[in-house]
Amino acid sequence: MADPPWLPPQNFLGLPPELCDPGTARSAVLPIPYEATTSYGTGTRRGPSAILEASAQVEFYDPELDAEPCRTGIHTYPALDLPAGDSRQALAMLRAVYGDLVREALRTGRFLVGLGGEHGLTYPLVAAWHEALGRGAGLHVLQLDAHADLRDEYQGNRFSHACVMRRVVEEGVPVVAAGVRSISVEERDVIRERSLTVVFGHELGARGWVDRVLRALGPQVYLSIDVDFFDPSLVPATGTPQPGGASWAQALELLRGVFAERRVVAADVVELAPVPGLHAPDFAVAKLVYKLIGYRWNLRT
Ligand SMILES: [Mn+2]
Repeated sequence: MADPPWLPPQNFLGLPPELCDPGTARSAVLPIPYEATTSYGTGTRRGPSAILEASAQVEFYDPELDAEPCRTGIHTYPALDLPAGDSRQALAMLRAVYGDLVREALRTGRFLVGLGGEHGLTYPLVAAWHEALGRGAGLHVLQLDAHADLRDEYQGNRFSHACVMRRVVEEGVPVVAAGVRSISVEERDVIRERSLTVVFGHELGARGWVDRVLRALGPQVYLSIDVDFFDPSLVPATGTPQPGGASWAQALELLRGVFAERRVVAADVVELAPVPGLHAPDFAVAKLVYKLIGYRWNLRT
């Protein structure tokens, strides 16, 4: 009898079994379709599956690196189905599950990439790394984002996507941001009081902008990319798009510098809200995720 018609679980790049083996893969992708506090456009819960689906169209070979980065192995975890409705409970559950993955990643040297989902999920991921590495590790967050996400609360929720970096800073992890171009006076004051380094949207590509980011970062970096960092001409499929964002070339220029000069322990890519029938943004984000993995293992060991 023929094999039963099961669809394979979604697997980043559609890799054959030997290249996504959880025992040997040097990178792992964790789909987190979490959406609780999105304020304008919705749909980030469909982000992870759209990224995985589009990733099947990404070429394994990367001419920039002259390598097939997938040869280092990329495991895809099953998607994490967090309870809807109670963001505090969902994020506590995420923290517990992800904490186990972080301990495993520290043992094996694995590079973890979380796929969102809304930006609120970054706080428990960073907190898990901060706890596992310890205070002396010099962990910094690099946030690529149109928004500062530094509000103390938003729509009555302290764990909203609009507050995520405020929670990270309060945890004692310094945040360095690039691409910010929509920000309140309250957030500007937090940046000044805490002397945070922010490369604003109008400064992207200015002389020395990548060095400004690098100088502000400690030896270990957690990278959080809100896809509204990109110009909406490239990624319109996001809840709160803002004109004046990064080009593809600017984003890669910055990421090459960061991956070459710092140890990036983990990353997340959040806030893709797929638009049915519009494949270009889903593909751009899938290719971005593959770039992160390629840079992680080809620019530094
Ligand atoms: Mn954000």
